Amino acid sequence: MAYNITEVPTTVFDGQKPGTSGLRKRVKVFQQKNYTENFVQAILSAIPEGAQNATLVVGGDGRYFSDEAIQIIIRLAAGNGVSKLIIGQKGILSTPAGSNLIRKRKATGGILLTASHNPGGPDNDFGIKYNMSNGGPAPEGITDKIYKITTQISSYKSADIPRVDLSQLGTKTFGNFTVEIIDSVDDYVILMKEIYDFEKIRKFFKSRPSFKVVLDSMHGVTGPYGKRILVDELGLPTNSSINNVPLADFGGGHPDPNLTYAHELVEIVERDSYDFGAASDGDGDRNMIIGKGAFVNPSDSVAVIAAYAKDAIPYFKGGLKGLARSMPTSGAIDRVAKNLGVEVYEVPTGWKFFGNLMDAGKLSVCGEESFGTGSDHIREKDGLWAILSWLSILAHANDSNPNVGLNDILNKHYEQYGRNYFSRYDYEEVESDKANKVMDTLTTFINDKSNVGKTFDGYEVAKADNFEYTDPIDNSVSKNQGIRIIFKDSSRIIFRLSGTGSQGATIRLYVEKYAAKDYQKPTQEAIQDLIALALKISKLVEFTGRKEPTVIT
Ligand code: VG1
Ligand code: CO
Repeated sequence: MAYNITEVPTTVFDGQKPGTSGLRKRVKVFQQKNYTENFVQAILSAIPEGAQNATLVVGGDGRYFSDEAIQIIIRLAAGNGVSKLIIGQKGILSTPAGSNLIRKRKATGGILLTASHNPGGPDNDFGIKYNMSNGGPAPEGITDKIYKITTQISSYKSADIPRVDLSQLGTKTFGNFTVEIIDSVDDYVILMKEIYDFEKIRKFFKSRPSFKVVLDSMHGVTGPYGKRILVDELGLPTNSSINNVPLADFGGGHPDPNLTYAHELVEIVERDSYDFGAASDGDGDRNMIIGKGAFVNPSDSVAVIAAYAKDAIPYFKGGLKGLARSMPTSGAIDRVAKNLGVEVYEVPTGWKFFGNLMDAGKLSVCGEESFGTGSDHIREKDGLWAILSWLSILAHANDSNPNVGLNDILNKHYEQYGRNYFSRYDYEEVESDKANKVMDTLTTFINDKSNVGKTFDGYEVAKADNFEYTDPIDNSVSKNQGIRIIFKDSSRIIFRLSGTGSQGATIRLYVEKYAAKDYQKPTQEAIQDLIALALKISKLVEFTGRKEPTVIT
């Protein structure tokens, strides 16, 4: 069946600037006439290889408005000469599964529909982002180009293709344009089986029948993936996978795996004495790992995974090419890199900064303090990958210690490397002008060079700046990536504004303090003086009126 293409006139919408990870706005904003069309047209026009004859992967976390957005993408893709769309069934593809498919099917790129950890539903958030042919989020050069196009757009090209039923697997052809609806989970499971020794994990569970595991998918996209892997493949009981039906509004919850928003999991793990509890976010790229009386801080998580990778995960048996972390993430992984004799890179916040290093063969394992961990198996962070990595580490450690648990692994790590105490305070939905005052105060502080060498509450300032990154592969420069106050004892205070929110401003405060020996303190006790100092220097409470943060990690 052929189709007609129309050039539809449109006018510019302000503010279609992609943030840390794509464009995220309220659903109501995306629902405005031509709003989504404009942004999709800008993406199609910015594809480096051109939209003509392109193959694109499309899918997301299934949140409210996904189906509508996909129908728009179908019409505009055909209108712009794209030859094929590969779409996850019912529009479902976790972000890591999408990244994998782009790579596996050698697609031109992909359009991922998610606002990740932001709540969904008619009154909450939707999001759209473009991923490149390497499977990774578009770098700033491309997102800047997309944004520029949105500020000049006057029309978009749309084909009169009828609504496509996304629930039916198979291929539909419209003239030169093809839509293939695929199983959302199959290819991802194949990939995980290539990376891990599933048989070893199964044996570990068999040898420890009392070892209890639970994954809370928070009604996000990992439900079907987690259930398939944990229950069908690894043989765990069905109640090991909970909240595993993706819902358009995530059941009214906030699909962000941290101790505040994943409180249901935290309660179950403590009440029913789970050895291993995990949660992932709306689009499946984040993970949180806990156990009864145990919490794996994400900065420690990536360090521990890196330390065990070669021995516990078959994919890494040849060794690691290099390690990396985002700037605010603690230096725990740096210590592992030093021990392994590999390079460690420090990049700005956002997964898009890891891709070049991976493509250049310089990076194997990396992570962000925001519950993001991953490797060069794809070009996105990967929640289930982190969970399987930890299960593989436990299975490996179980060979020599048949009672091993999460805290044993962590304590052994601290014993060897010392502990980088780390905590993040989030102040959500602060009025923008108040947040700006906080950042201005901090900017004045770092610009006053006389502060270097001065001592504040016992901490001597060694360096104070706004983090700037030069990509070692393409030499692109990213400025203003976060205010850093680094002290002589290597403690750090970092402030930045979130680039993923859709309402007001979110201030993130990160603190880190290293202890070579004294590693058994509760984190908040270990860092409380640094928090007090950070609040004093930034005047945060004074400007925002917020006495407490919204979330503490
Ligand atoms: C946050 C995190 C960052 C992460 C980003 C996308 O960004 O801090 O580490 O890469 O979310 O994660 P920001 O700008 O709000 O601090 V996801 O899982 O929302 O795509
Ligand atoms: Co996410």
